[in-house]
This record gives sequence, C-alpha cells and structure tokens, in this order.
Amino acid sequence: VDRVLRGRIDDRFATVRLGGLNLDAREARTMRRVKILGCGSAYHAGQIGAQMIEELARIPADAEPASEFRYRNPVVEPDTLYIAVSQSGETYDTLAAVQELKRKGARVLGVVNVVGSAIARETDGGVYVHAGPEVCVVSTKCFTNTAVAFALLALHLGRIRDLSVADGKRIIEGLRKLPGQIAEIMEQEDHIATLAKEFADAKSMMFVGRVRGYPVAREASLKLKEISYIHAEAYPASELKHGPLALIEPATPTVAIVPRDDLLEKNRATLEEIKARSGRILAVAHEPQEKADDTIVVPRNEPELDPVLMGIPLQLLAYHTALALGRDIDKPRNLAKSVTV
Ligand code: F1P
Repeated sequence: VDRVLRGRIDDRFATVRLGGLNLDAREARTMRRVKILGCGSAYHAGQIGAQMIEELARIPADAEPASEFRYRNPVVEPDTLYIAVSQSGETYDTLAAVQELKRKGARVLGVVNVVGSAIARETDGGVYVHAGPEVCVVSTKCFTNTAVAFALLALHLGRIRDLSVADGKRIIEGLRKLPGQIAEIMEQEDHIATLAKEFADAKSMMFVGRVRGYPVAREASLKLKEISYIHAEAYPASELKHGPLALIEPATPTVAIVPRDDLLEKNRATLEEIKARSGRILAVAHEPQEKADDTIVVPRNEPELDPVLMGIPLQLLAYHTALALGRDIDKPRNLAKSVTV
C-alpha cells in the first residue's frame, strides 16, 4: 500500500510522477469529505472509489461527472479532498474542473494512467495506476486498475483514521488473490462470447446492480454503447420499481450484477420481477442464479472488491457483442482517445 501511495512503484517515472498522496496524517484525520471527479469510465471508477472510501475509511464520499461539475458553480470546501480520475490525463472537462478547483484554493489529487499528462501535472499529488501505455480508446484495464488504486487509498485513509486493522489485512489478502481470479474469469471467455452472440440482436439492454453492483452496471452499459452501439440503460436495482420496469419485455435482455450475499433475498426479488415480465436475464454472481437464464460466475473475494472483478466479464461481453456485430472496436465512432473539447 505504502509503495503505491507514495508513488514509489516505478522509479523510471521519477520526474513525472504524481509523487504520492502528499497528504499528511493531520489532514487525513480532519478531512470531512471526499469528492471524486471524472468522465465516462473514470467517473464510474470514481463511484466505486467513493463507496470504498465510505466503507473502509468511513469518510463521506461521492463521485460526480467532471463534465457537469464545472458548470454548476459548486461550493468548494477547504476540508474536502478532491480527486480527479483520468486514464489519458488529458480529458478537457476533468482538467478544467481541476483548474477551477485549484483557483478556488482546493486540494486536488489525481488518479491517472498516462505519465506526465496534463492532469498529472496540475494536481497536488496522487497516484499513477500503471494500466499500460497502449493506445486504446475504450478504457478497460484502466477502469479495473483505478478501482484497485481506490481500494488502496481507502485502506490508507482508514489506517490513518485508526479504523480496523483486521479490515486492512482482509482487503490486502483479497487484493493478492485478484490476479489469479481475473485469470479464472478470462477462462470463461468462450462462454461469454457465446452469450454475446445472443445479445447482438437486441435493440436495447438493461443493466442493473445494487449498491456495489450499480457502478459496475453503469460501466458495463457504457462499454456496450461505446463499442457495439446497442442502446443500454443502467439502473440501481432498487430503482427498477420506480418506473423502468416498464421497459422490461422479452426483447430487452437484462444483465443483473448481483454479488452481495447479504442482499441475496433482495437480489432474488429483483430477478423475479424481471422474469415476471418475460425478460431474458444474464446474472453476474458468485454462484448460478436459479431465476436467471444464464450466469457468469465470478470468484468470491472480499465483498468490497466485488466491483473490481465483476466489471471484467462485462467488458468481455461488450467486446464480443461488438465483434459479433462487426464493429471496429479500436476505432469506435464518436469517441476519441482523450476528449479535449
Ligand atoms: C474519459 C472517457 C473514457 C472513454 C473514452 C472517452 O477518459 O470518457 O472513459 O472510454 O475514452 O473519454 P479519461 O479522462 O479517463 O482519459
């Protein structure tokens, strides 16, 4: 944890690194709020991060699209820690939000992939996520790595604020298991590709997830939209009954992200509500779901790390759906490597 957070992960980047958190223990103890800003996948990774910070460090935290934040004359508070998230480090909306916050005297950290990028240079500190230098328009590895960086950050803040050492150990052990578990998920690629062929005919798809599953649902629906151009909606599972259930019908498949064992009954009820409307269901869960037509089974880890693992099969689902439709995945329409306007 310390190695990553102090920016010492790779000395090759010595001159351009964000330099670690740059946050002393007193600041970390008195901080009252964390606000995370980013666009697209970076925003969704920020939503995961906000949940982790609330859960593991017990600091109120939320995420907001940077593209909206800067147009609404936000209240900037001195005891709020702002964190900008960006794969490219060049996204204009996120950079502009950082600059605006700095003008107002806020402390802004970055969670960034591209070394030496504009956001990395403008922030007061932060971490690189080291998701690789490959030029890829659609963020995938970076989304996963950013979620891991937030788990480390949440642990670090929790530790400074004297929260449970047992939690820290539990999460660190969970993080160690991730590479092997990700390999297990990748072994299901053929199964996921078969499912994707079935979904390629859909005009519209619904993604639902409860609590930790919700940012994953949002990200999965964005991936599908970005590269397959299939219309997709994402809803928090508990919001379905407030209107969107009307959209469920046989021609609109639903992907339900249902990891939490403690919410098993609620999740089952959601699946039943969808099934009652003859909607086809693909569940992403730790064990096969009786009410679903298919389940992608994701290995069990610590519950806080579920979003890290559950996003991966759905990135693969979007990829194979786009492939089945003959889309140019590396050059999706209307999407640039970094959105600079
Ligand atoms: C933000 C973003 C990506 C998306 C696409 C367009 O980029 O919305 O999430 O996949 O590349 O830009 P970034 O700030 O994370 O580089």
